[in-house]
Amino acid sequence: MSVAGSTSWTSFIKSIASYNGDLSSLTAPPFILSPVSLTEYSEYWSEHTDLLLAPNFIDSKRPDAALQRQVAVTKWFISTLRSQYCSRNETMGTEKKPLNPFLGEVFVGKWPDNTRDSRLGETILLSEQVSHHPPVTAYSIINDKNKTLLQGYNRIKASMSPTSLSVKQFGHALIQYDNLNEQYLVTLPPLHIEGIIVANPFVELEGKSYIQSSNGYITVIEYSGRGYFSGKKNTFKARIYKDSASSKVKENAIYTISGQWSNTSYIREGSSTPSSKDKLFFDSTKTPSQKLQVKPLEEQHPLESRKAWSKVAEAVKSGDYDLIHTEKSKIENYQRELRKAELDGGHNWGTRWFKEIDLDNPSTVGSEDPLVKLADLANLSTKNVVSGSTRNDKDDKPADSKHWRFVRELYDKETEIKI
Ligand code: 0T9
Repeated sequence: MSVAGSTSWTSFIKSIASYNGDLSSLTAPPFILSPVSLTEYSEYWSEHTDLLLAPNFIDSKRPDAALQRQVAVTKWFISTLRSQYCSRNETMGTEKKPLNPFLGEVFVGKWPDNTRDSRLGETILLSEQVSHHPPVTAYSIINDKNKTLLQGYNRIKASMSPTSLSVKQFGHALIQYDNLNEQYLVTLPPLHIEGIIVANPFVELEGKSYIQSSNGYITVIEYSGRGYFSGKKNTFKARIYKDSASSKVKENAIYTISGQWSNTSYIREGSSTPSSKDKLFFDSTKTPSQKLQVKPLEEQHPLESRKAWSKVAEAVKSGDYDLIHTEKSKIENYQRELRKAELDGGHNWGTRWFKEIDLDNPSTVGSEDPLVKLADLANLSTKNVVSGSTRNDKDDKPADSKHWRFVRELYDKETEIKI
């Protein structure tokens, strides 16, 4: 890598060694910076809106309807991974360091219905930076026509090993299909960033994700990079079981899915691993993602991500280090002033569409929170610990039980931010 010279890259690698999850503590050379804020990453959850909504269109009279919905939700989830974890490499050549959102930053937009029979209806995205220390992004993806809501929040904890940055995710996603009276819990996989030493970073997923349905069905997805399941990158194996107890024995699997999430995967009944001779499950190369529609900058509110960061983004695109620094400092200083004024005035910044609930303190939880029931079914921790921690495992450490939830009434009252 000649662009920035080896010294700045080396000092960047050193700064990652002490990375504590706070993006602003990393001073990266301009060529590794992205002009995109982390609040925009919430979009990746729904770039295949048809797949997210698919369970609504499975004939509920089929005897295996609930199982087929589990397969459909699994397919939707697999379809999100390429956008989530490969899209920076595909559009900008490598993984890039996102802009660190400020408290109260929002990113919104819509996916118009692109079907001929208009069965999908419009889907909207609300993404909000609900905390700055530590950084937490919450999002809600709403389709009123099909009474479908996907919501979640995300925080990371990173640590540097000699050659890669290892990242654990906190938070989860919850889907509600209100017409079906069905809910799903999705956990977020750990990952690591490879290729740092050679200044060509990319994500590799590791560990597991769980998709637990209120019906009992559970999908267990195992990830590996190049070389473990096969010589291919971005491979996974997913097994669908009738319930969490049954998932203890892999021979109990009703379906097994295997392949590359950034390419093709195959499905077969039972627990043996499918090959390309089996039924195609998902081909991400043939199902282009549908990008979110976002208002032009002139129509955006000052708290909206692209508007707020527009000058920094331009400086990043032109690789102007000093200008990046100047423009970023303006935002950071203004944020510092706001926090100080809040302190002086004795009130905190109020989040816009989300509130923090505390499962240890029932008065903060509306009726029943879906996490309680779904985590119970999956034997997962309900604490604020690494996503996907099973109860009493090594990551189920003492922690609070606070989580972020979307509050529909707050959005219904919204008058400033237009979609
Ligand atoms: C939630 C996703 C997350 C955010 C990103 C680790 C990472 C920040 C968090 C987890 C999304 O739903 C999914 C995708 C990619 C994740 C990012 C990849 C990445 O490299 C960054 C970290 C913080 C860095 O920017 C480190 C610098 C990097 C370019 C390595 C040299």
